[in-house]
Amino acid sequence: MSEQQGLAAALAAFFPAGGTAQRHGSGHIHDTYRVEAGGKQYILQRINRQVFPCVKEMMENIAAVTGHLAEVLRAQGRDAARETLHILPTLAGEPFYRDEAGEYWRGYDFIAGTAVFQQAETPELFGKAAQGFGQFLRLLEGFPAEDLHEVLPDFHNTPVRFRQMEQALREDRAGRAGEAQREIDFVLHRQGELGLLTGALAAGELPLRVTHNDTKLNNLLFDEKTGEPLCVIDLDTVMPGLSLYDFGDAVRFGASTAEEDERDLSKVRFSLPHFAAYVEGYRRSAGETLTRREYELMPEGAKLMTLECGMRFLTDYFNGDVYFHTRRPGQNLDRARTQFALVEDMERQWDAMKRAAGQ
Ligand code: ADP
Ligand code: GN1
Ligand code: MG
Repeated sequence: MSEQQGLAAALAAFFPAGGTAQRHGSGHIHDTYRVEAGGKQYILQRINRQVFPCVKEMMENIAAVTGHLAEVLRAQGRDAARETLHILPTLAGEPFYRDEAGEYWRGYDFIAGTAVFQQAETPELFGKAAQGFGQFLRLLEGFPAEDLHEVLPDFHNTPVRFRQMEQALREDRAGRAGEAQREIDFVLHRQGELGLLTGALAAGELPLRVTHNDTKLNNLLFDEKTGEPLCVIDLDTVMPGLSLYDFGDAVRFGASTAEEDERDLSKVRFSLPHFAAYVEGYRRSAGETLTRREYELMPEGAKLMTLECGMRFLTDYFNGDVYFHTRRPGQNLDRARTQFALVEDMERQWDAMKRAAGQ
């Protein structure tokens, strides 16, 4: 069964009179379509089974989280229809559909009148993103973490990510290990720092919270009219975690002056004004929710999430590009290189980053 046949079957499973579908967005994980059916728009996604083998548990998490968000938003007199995702059940009333090839599909109401950004052109825009994600953290403060399945264990466990990279290097399935010695050395040189966040958590210095864990700028919808952050999407990885995972992952993507897969590394810079704007946006939205230590370690969060993401791209490069979607050969290596270039630039600006985080 081809993807097209699967798509046709999925359309029939969700919409009584079928619908028309077009590819949408630029996420690295799922195959996303925008669907028109019965005069309305929807998002339909073929879920990446390699990344998410536990689809049922993932959808249970999303149902629980979006249910909670809708309740809190309504209680605050806000527009729950546009400020959180809504799962579209199949015609049979299920939260997802499994096609004959064993692929899983899910639907969401399409949130119209929104804009998504692949880069934060200005610090102001990035500060607004911080407010969107900071508020998300806040809205989930009262959510019972024990209700969540840990769908991707050790997702932001940096030492574990390091070991996965070592394993991929040893196995060298795609025969590429020889092509990235500089990148490997770059990581090895910083090996002693990798356990800083996991260590602080284990020592009780940082609180475990319910976090998003994938706070890329393009996982936040902005209201097209007001320009304000509207809705946090891509909730697949909502799990117990550290606020610094969310902070750091957002900064690694949004405070870069270049795209994630830029090949000309001279264009890749870490923007301190963006970093400072993100800290400030968090202060405004997550405010007193965060502890002093969480603020103090923001530079470390940014650096480690960037280093970690670089290791993940490198791991996938060694494994033969089996995890992240790629559109050209070498794209994962290019992505790893931009992350490491950012880490280097952060190191150059370290004192200023510490000052911006309030020290
Ligand atoms: P991936 O995990 O592959 O990144 P996402 O769930 O982030 O997939 O979706 C990919 C893109 O589709 C998003 O960046 C956004 O542009 C768009 N999108 C997803 N859900 C919605 C929605 N409910 N309404 C409008 N746009 C959406
Ligand atoms: C993936 O799904 P998307 O494109 O928002 C990945 C993130 C990475 C990111 C790098 C489930 O995010 O962890 O940081 O790519 N998501 C998953 O761009 O692995
Ligand atoms: Mg996404």
